[in-house]
Amino acid sequence: MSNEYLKFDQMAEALLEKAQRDGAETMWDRRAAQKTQCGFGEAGVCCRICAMGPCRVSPVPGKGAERGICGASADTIVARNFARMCAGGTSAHSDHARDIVHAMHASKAEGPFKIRDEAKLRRIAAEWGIEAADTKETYALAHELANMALEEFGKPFGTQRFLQRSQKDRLNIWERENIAPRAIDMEVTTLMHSTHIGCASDYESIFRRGMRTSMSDGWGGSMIGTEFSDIMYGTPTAKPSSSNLGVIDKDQVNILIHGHDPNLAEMVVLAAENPEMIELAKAKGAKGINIVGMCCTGNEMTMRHGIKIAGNFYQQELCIITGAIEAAVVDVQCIFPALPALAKKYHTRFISTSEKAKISGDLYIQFSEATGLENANEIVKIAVENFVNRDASKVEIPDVKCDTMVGYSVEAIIDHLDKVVNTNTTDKTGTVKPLTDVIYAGVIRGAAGVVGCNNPKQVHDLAHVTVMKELIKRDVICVTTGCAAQAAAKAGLLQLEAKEMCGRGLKEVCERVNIPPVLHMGSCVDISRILDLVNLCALEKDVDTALLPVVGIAPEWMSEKAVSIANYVVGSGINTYLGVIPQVLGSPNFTKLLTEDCQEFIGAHFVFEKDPIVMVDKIMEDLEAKRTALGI
Ligand code: NFS
Ligand code: SF4
Repeated sequence: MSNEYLKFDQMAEALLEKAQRDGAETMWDRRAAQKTQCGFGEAGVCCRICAMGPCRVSPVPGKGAERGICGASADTIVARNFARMCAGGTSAHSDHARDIVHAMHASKAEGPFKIRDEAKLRRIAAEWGIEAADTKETYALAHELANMALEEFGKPFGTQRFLQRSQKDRLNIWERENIAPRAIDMEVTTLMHSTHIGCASDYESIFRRGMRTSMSDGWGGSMIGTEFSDIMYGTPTAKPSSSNLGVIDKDQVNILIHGHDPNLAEMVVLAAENPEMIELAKAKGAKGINIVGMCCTGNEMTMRHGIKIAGNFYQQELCIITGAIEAAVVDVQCIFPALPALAKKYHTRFISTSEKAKISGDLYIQFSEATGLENANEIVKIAVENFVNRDASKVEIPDVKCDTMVGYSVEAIIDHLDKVVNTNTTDKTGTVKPLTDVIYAGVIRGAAGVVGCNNPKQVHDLAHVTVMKELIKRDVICVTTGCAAQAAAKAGLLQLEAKEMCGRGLKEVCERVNIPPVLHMGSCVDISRILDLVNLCALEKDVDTALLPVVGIAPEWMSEKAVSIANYVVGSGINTYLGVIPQVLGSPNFTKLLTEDCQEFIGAHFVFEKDPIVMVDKIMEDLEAKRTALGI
């Protein structure tokens, strides 16, 4: 087992040693078993799209086969592989969103699926042009809006409704370049068709189709996912929470909720609050029921309820290795198929719940909108009854946790800005003007969205934390989501006290607005909140997003969803920095398209940079160049 990458996280090292003692296998053992990873795959030049293949072409021009059996070049193969990652990512985010909309479609006053943010329901309904959005009966309106949202997935004509939010220069670019996304399912289907054997071979055309598909994620699926989750479960407000494996409580029944979709997790939280269940836990010798979150389900639940954050992607195994988890409950995405076998080394029950993500090896309890709360009750009961099976000799919970602030939806950020406006100026409230003012005045130099996963190709969490620390030191405010946000929480960057790590300008802003310098904006689907925030700044100044001093960063990304995100962020006019190099280098042409040429038509590009410090230097140059061009 190699611990080499984990020096940053001493706690992880201790738990990995425990895993070895317990005879439990982890991702690090499997990473070592992979030995050297395939160079063709790494360069993106392996194709297995048809059964004449697999074909691998040379990543170095002039050396070895230059074309696959059908004649596809490295450019075509790389572009197709990349595009199919966009399709995979878009479908994951958007299908998650569809489940939220279905829950809203099934919502009723007597719950458990009910409307919790009625103001937002009416606001979005009015935005989408529903008549009498302010007076219609709540659930009639919710069902009508849900029906409209379902059409965004499959409507035969027109583009995504949320595009109309955009600043007009950006919208014009999307229309001019034909990347304004149509129905989400249509974009994914068209892309799969375009990249079938013998279809598109022009790498630029494939890239553009990929970007349009990703745009249907950012401005379609993800935005629907966020807005409709807020309507159903409440729009997040700033609140305290706690992070890292030390939030697991040895005296309580610990339930780990892991995955992405808030539908299941909301029901589990509800079921665990049931006094009868708490009594049962006490009867089994526990002090109560402790729910801890991981990955984006964790983010959704901490944003709305302050549920404690057990950790991010790479901690999913460590969590079980503590020996103190009664049940690991999962829905969809980013769940290691290795977990059930790992759980068996301990007393932990592993429960998968989604038809789309049935994970074999332990329990499967199918969750549905019709029976949501009953399913959750059954799950919580299994966890509680399992407490007596815990083996005290195997329990080792690291004594590490860090206080954190969470819950910064766009609405919550504006609310904080308003408090400053109210006491200091005569500006109108409810806008991002105080934010654009401090950016334009140079008090802060710009803004960065730091997002994405963990990946053993980067030192775990270190790239996230280094990038954020360096940026705030240089007066760049950060917003964060996904596993990056959890890395920030564990490193103390989401506390109000983190202002002490900032440059002078950002520190003053944090003090006046009473916010941390790094703001937790939610799950990866909630990167739509970041789009929304940047777009509000663009609207405030009436300039194209591409002119603003803002960047997107994914220091440790790994998933197809992250590829889709990077594409829609670039498509939205925001330069995007990737700390893990995507599998495209086998095509110098396609690489140049991403890192240079797309600037010409979309006004933004990708930057690949593994070293977080060098990356921050590049980002600062980028932000300052934007400032100079704006004359600020
Ligand atoms: Ni995002 Fe969230 Fe984490 Fe990466 Fe996975 S949990 S949707 S994909 S690993 S940030
Ligand atoms: Fe080979 Fe072409 Fe088939 Fe790909 S599509 S596997 S390059 S023959």
